[in-house]
This record gives sequence, structure tokens and C-alpha cells, in this order.
Amino acid sequence: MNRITSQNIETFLLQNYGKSIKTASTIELYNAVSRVALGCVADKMYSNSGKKRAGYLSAEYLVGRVIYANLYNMGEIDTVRKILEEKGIDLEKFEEIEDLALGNGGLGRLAACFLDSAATCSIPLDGYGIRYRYGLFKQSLVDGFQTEGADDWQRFGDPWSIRREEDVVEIVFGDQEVKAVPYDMPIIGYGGDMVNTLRLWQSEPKVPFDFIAFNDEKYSDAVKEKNRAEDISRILYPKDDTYEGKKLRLKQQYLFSSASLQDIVRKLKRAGRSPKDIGEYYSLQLNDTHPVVAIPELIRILVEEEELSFSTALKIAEKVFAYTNHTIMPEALEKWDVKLFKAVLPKVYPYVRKINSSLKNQLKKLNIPQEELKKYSIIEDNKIFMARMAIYATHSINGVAQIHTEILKNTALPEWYKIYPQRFNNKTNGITQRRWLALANQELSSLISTKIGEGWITDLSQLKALEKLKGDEEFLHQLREVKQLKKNQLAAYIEKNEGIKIDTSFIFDVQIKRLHEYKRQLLNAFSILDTYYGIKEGRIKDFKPTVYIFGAKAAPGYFRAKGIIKLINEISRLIREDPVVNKFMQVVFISNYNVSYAEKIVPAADISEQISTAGTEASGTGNMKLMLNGALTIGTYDGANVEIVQQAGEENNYIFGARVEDIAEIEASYNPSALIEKNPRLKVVVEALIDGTLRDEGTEMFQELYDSITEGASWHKPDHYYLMLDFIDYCDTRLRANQDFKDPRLIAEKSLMNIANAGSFSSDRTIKQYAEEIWQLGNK
Ligand code: 26W
Repeated sequence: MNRITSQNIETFLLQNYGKSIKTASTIELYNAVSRVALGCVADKMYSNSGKKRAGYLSAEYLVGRVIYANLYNMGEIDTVRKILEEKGIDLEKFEEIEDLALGNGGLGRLAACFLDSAATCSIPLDGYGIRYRYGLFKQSLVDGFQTEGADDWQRFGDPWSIRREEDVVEIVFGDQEVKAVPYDMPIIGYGGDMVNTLRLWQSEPKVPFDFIAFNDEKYSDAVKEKNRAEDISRILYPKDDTYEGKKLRLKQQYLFSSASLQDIVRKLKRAGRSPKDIGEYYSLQLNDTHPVVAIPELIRILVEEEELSFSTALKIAEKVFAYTNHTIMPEALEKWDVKLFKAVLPKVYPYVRKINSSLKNQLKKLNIPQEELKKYSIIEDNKIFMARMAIYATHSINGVAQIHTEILKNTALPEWYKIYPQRFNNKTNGITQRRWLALANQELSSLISTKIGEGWITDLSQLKALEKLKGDEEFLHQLREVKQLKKNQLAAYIEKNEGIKIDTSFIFDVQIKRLHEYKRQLLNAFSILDTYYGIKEGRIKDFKPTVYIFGAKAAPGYFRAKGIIKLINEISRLIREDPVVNKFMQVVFISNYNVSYAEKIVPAADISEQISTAGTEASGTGNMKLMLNGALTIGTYDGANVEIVQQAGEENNYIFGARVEDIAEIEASYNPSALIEKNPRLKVVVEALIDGTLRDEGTEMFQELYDSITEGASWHKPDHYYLMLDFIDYCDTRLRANQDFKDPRLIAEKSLMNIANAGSFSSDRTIKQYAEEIWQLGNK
């Protein structure tokens, strides 16, 4: 690998901007360092061993800031720091460069962690996705209300991408034809030996503009087709909770699915191979149902261009594809209107029908009774069920945590588990320790490395060796010092960014994730209110001061989620204005929570809130990041929390609330109003929504939240996510944790046990399991 030198950077700056390191702006420097770094690895991007590869098909990649992670993995970060320092420039300057946020939340961040891990573990895995012109919206808070702005990430330039004109493909829709243009980003493994690629497709017109219309002075007509083409990859859909059958979304899905398949088929041909052997050379992982249209598309290509029979093509698809499910929330399951699908993808629809007929034959052979056929049907009630197609036409379906996979098998998809038990498997999610420990928490990283060496950077299970330091007073003290330092740093950042001062002697209690009812930020808010009243009334004594930190974006059209944001900000005001309680409590809702913000919050957290209703959070990955950085989990038995406490010990975390089985049992007779009537503590916090204690400024948001608990709304039952059921246990558990924090040594020990047992949550472990158990890439 070539190395980065100050000479290379100077040359780039001179040639491109006529400047030097000393005179260049931050953005110019960013472009120069990035471009020079890219030049050091670009040759490795396109080297192919000729062995079987895997492809990750994902509509989202939530990458975050690229430059530090790339320089770190290349082993060049200290070199660049020195080069800049010599000219009096801080490497931290690049924090002005914003995140690459081509994803919504967990699913997109997981994709980014997987790419880092695969390259590090020498697994040939390429990512395929969409080059959205605008990424996830920017959030600001105005009077406590969320407002959204466009994420114009390309205004800094895009120095990490290479546009590959020679690999352009054509995409045919029912009502338009476009070009898909690939932009490649290097995915650099730790140590810099392996460089995979992330190929993102951008939609462009086949003809730049209409000359005749322009000549006739019809200027907007002249660019109409151009705009229509560019619309397809213009924006990332900001909903990660409810499915909407939007035409543009289907076009996005087909754009990157078809383009990626055409790309792979062409690569095979260029290498002198036959596309019918695609299963020997490629495994393709479908990240949720968003790329599932790739299944009928591959079959179409094999039948129409390679002249294979339908049944042969279907068998090939089954071998090539595997499907990961990331949610069982019924409102998130994708089903397309037949009419819309047919209009947008007339050439693909016949193959969906053929797959459905083939399924029907198969079910007959398996003697599935007539009345059960409906449950399986891919086309039913004029809808196409994408998850069903994904299960029928692939060889593997996996959940993302043990409990989630069990729910898929036994509750969500039992009919499929009955006929294809061998297809179901679990791959518990993971996170890359390079970004979430080495880069985000250099102080903790150094401390760990002085004790056990640096092996954990590529083998996180080595953290287990820290357990022996449990009685080491000096080490426990150092752990506490690091935590305090990270809290100080976060407080300084929040003061700069939000204009809010935080007392760093307070406990940092953190809930950071997308805003959704099932994640129960509202339960957290209610419990804060309960503590507020408890302190005021004298019911709660000796409370250890705590700052509650929230970070969350709500989908722009999700009224109720936006109401919860306003509510938390109102509770914040109530407490701030109370001179008695504000010595003990503070509530901070930070704005524009994103990957880079997470990198600052995670290392500073004392307490990690993972409080989803049991059975609703498929896995969670923030829970793992916080554990790895020594936060103690307050959580329900849900998603990966179950495995976290299995590893770190229940005694080192705080588990509360109803379990999946409990909820199943009481579901039919659940009556939140009765609970509210019975318990005055519940009543007080719920009534606070409507009795004038908290004000929503005439929006009726709080009344709507109140109704959602007491009456339900649309298809939701009253208190659909069982806040009232878990409320008292949650409040009591939090208070128990609060009292434990009076013993800093005890907390440091628990914290150590969490860090030491976080090894199995490395995405290195996860991606190796995909490679060996699903893609059959062998031991790499
Ligand atoms: C159609 C709208 C839509 C868009 C995205 C519905 C659902 C999604 C995703 C599947 C939601 C998602 O991000 N799921 C999260 O995936 C993470 C990675 O596996 C898990 O850790 C989270 O628990 C899960 O909510």
C-alpha cells in the first residue's frame, strides 16, 4: 500500500485549488487528504481473487463520518495528524464534515458495521445500494418541536467515491427508462490489506436534456425527463416504522436491485463464466424485504437473456439469495399493490406470478390443506407480499437475535417454519469495535490495551481477559476516571452544540435511538415525571442526581412520535424551572442525533435505556455499543438485551418488566385504565398530559398521547405497548440502580463485567457466521 505524505497532499491542493496545507479551507483539506488516501487503496478495490464472493443488497447504509475510520483502518491516522499538526492544524477540524447518512437507523448502521467487519476479516463482501442525493433529514428543535431540513451531504464534495462510467446499466420501468450510474467507495479492512467496495447507484436520464424543447424556449419541458430520472435516487425515505406503497420507493428498490444483478452478470461474463453458474460465484444477502424484487428480476434475466427454463432459474435464485428479517412490526411489512407493481414493473410482474404458481404447486405436494393456502400466498387480495416471496425463493431466512428468531419461527411465521425448518437460522447482530471503541473512546481503548494488549481490535473475545482485574482497585479507579473524562467531553460538546450546561457529577442516563412508540421513550418520560413528583413530595429521598439524555429523530409524518419529543422537552422545562428538583434532575433532548453524535454520547453513558416492549425490538445494536463502553443496561427481556445479560450477568444490569410470555397471557384482557385507576402514581403522570401541567401550545399532541394510552387509536389497542403494565417495575428498578450509583466502586465493577463480556457482540463474529453458515465462503 502506498503511504500518505505531506508532499502528496500539498500537490493535490496546488493542482486543484492553487493552495497549500496552510492556506486551504477545511473542506479543501478534507478533499485533499481523502483523495490522497483513496489513491493509496484504489488499486486493491478492483482486485478479485476469483473465488466466490458475497453481495449485500441494502437500501440503506448509515455510514457516519468516513475519514477517521478509513485513516484508522489504513494505519495512517497518526501520520495525517502529524502532517497537519506541523502546519498548526488539528485533525479534529474534520468534525466539521458531516456524516454520510444514507440510512435511517439500526438496519442501515448494521450494514455499515458488516462492511467494516467483512473487509477486516478478509471476507470478500461487496455492498450494493442507492446513492441518495439527500440523506436522512437534519433535525432541529424549535420551541421543543422537531423540524426537518434537507441533508445536502454532497456539498462538501464526495472525495471517497469513484464514478464508474464504464459500468453504467439501463433500467426499464413501465413509464420511463433511466441510467443507473455506479459510484464506488472503498471499504478498507483494518490493517489495509483487504479493500472491498460499496457500490451505490445513482439514477440519471439517458439523454441529458431535450434539445428541441430547449430551442423552442420550453425550458422546464427540456429538463422534465432529466428531473424525473433524478427523482428516483433523490431522497432517502425517512420512515423506518410504517410501510407505504409509494411508487417512487418501488422504483428505488428496483433501480438498485436490477442494476446490481446486471452488474454481477456482466462481471461473470467478463471473466468468461456463464451466468447460469452465478450460484457458484455469488451469494446475495437481502437486507430486509427492500431488495426482494431482485428475486423475480434475476429469474427474468436468466430466462429472457440466458434462455434458461423458469424452474431452473428459480432453483438458481434459491441458491443465490438469502433473506434477513429485521422487524416483526406488522405495519412495517412490505406488500405492494398489484396494480402499482404491474404499472411500474410490467416486465417483472409475470415472474412474480410464476413464483406464486410454483409455490402453490409446492404446497400441494406438501399436502397443505386448502384453507391454509392463503397464509402462504405471495399474491393475495391484490397485494404482493414481499416477505413471503423472500422465504419461498431463498435458502435461508435469519432473525437478528435469538429471541427474535424464536418469535419468527413460533409466532410470526410458524406456517413457513413448518414446511422449511432448515431454512430458519439466527445471526445475532454485532457492532464494529473499530468505530465504537477504538475510535469513539480512545482513552478506554488505551487503558484496555495497556492491560491485555491490542488483540481485541480484531478479536473482541479477548476482552474476557479483563475479568481478572475485577478486584484490581487501581484499574477500577482508572475506569472511573476514563468515564468521567468522557462525560466532561460530552458535556462540553453539548454546551457548544445545544447551549445547555450539564453538571458532570450527575449520572448520565441515556436513551438514544429512533423515536418510536414500541421503543417507549414515553415510558422513560413518564418515569422521569414520577421521580420528579417523588422528590417534590419527599417520597424519594437521597436521590443521586441524574441527567436524562435523549437523542432521537421522529419520522416527519409520525405525529405521535413528534408529540413525545415535545413532551420530553416540556418535562425538561418543568424540571429546569423547579428550584428544588433541578438540583437533582435534568432532562436534555439533544438535536440531530446521528452516528457522530452517538460516538460522543456512547462513551459517556453511565446507564443505557433499552426499554422496548418485550417481543418488539428485533435486536438493537445501540445496546451493544453502550455495553462495550461500560454503561449498565436498564432493560426489558427483548432483542439482544437477553443475550447481553446472559453474557454480562443479570446482577451487573437491571432487568425489569413483562416478558414475551407474560404479555401473550394477559393480552386479551389487558385494561390499562383499570391500572391507572388503581395506582395514583400512574394516574398523576398520565393526567399531567391533559391537566395543564405540561403544555403543547395548542397542537393537541398531548391529548392525542393521552388518548393513545386510555382509548387507543386506529388499529392500536389502548396502551398498545404496555407502558402502564411495566411502569411501576421500571420506576422501582431505576431507583434501585440510582441507589447503587452511590457506591462508585460497585458500579465500576459492574461496568467492567459488561466491557469484559461484550466480546460476542462484535460484528466480526456475526459476519463470519454469515460467511460460513449462509454464504458458504469457507474459512477465510
Ligand atoms: C418500509 C419501512 C421500513 C423501513 C425500514 C420498515 C422497516 C425498516 C427496518 C427493517 C427497521 C429497522 O431498522 N430494524 C432494525 O434493525 C436492526 C438491525 O437488525 C435491529 O437491531 C433493530 O432492532 C430493528 O428495529
